[in-house]
Amino acid sequence: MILKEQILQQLPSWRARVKKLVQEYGDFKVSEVAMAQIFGGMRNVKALVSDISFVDPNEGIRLRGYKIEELLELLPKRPGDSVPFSGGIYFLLLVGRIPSFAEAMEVEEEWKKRQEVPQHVYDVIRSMPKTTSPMTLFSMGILALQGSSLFAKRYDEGMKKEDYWDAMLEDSLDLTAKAPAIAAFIYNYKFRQGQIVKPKDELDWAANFGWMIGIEDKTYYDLARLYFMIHSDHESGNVSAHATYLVSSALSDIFYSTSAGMNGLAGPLHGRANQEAMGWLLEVYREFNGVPSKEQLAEYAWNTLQSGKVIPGYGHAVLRKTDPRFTVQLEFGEKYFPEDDLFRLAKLVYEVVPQVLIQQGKAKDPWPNVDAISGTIQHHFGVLDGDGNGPGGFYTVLFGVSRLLGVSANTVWARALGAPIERPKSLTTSMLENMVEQQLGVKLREGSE
Ligand code: HAX
Repeated sequence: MILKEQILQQLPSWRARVKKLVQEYGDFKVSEVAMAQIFGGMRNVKALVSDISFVDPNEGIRLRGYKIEELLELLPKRPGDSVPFSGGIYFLLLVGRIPSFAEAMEVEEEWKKRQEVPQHVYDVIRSMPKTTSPMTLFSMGILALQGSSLFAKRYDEGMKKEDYWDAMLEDSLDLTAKAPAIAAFIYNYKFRQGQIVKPKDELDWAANFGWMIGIEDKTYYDLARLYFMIHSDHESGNVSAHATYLVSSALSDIFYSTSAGMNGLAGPLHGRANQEAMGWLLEVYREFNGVPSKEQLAEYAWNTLQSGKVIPGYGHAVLRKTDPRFTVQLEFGEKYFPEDDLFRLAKLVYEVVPQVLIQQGKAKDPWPNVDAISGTIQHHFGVLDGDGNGPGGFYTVLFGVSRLLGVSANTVWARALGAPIERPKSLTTSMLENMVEQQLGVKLREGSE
């Protein structure tokens, strides 16, 4: 497999770089930690490393150094497609360079060999009430594959540490190969007739997802390729990436680790924001019986803020500008369905809500993130997030399928470079108070000196 050979070739130099930094510059200070950061979700504490992707606050994501618009140009496309197929992005994330057409197709071929989902996974999902959240089913579906982990088997057989990455890569290819079929089955179980649809040989990994949920539309297949590219990775500190990384640092295999990551993605402040954003747009649309005026929309946004809620799809912990993942989806809608009502509404929200958030003065980033528009676009093609029968959340499953590409690539490299178990130190509040009192000579508590 070219993918494997390419990683193997790079290992000696990567291992030497890391060893040199740790052995010769181990005491070099990278970041200091302030009290507000300890109590504030560790924001901007530079304590993780990932060479797979990096988020620049003003520029957005770069995957292996490339911006989204560069990737759309440079990654190989199949004849007749407008958007690169996903085998190319997975190769890039894992290997670090743009693949040739043949190299990217090899990943697609590997996926095809490994795509069959064992019957018991379908049975596990079917055993759950139909009202179960799609993300619960997705996380369970992933966990149900754990018994097939090569990493877990080889670890028990005494695999050497330098080979961990190889078993992790095998598991990652197995998992990512099956993910679209698991997601599609969850969709069919919840919103269609519960059928298991086999992928088509002539379609690629992303397009097959569309096919398996009953969509036969080349534009949707391009959207699926785009969607699965832009959600794949967003550096290491976000909840789904970090949860996966943390769990895998205990040498839990990729199924345990990504199932945990998906449980984090399910949170409303993270991956579920796409569902919440869509819900908010629909709420506005119903309230005004169509697309409102700018003034009406601004008033509605103020009411949302005053009721103590956030405007979903807006704001970010790192970004300080419009998310390029938002922009590329906006451009897709402009090209294919500019007249779609909900799309027009999402655009209007982009014109109105940042000004409202700036005026309110709380959010550090008043601009839209990836989730502000992704649901609108799925909705245009008739893909449901929920059907009113139990909680929605299928759009987060779509996010999850894509995110598996990034988090698994990070996990392969963490094992390749021998990343140890994560174990930051915690202190008690009294210890922190004592530190301030002793070093600054102030009195914080009654009776303290
Ligand atoms: N609407 C209203 N208030 C917002 C806001 C928004 N969209 N974004 C931030 N704020 C508020 C925060 O709630 C916070 O208020 P309090 O001080 O009262 O707690 C204040 O502004 C400062 O927050 P911040 O420092 O700007 O933002 P954080 O780094 O703490 O949080 C979030 C980042 C993304 C969680 C936040 O912007 C938010 O809740 N946005 C809406 C939900 C959302 O879109 N999440 C998806 C983010 C992208 C992602 O992970 N996708 O998966």
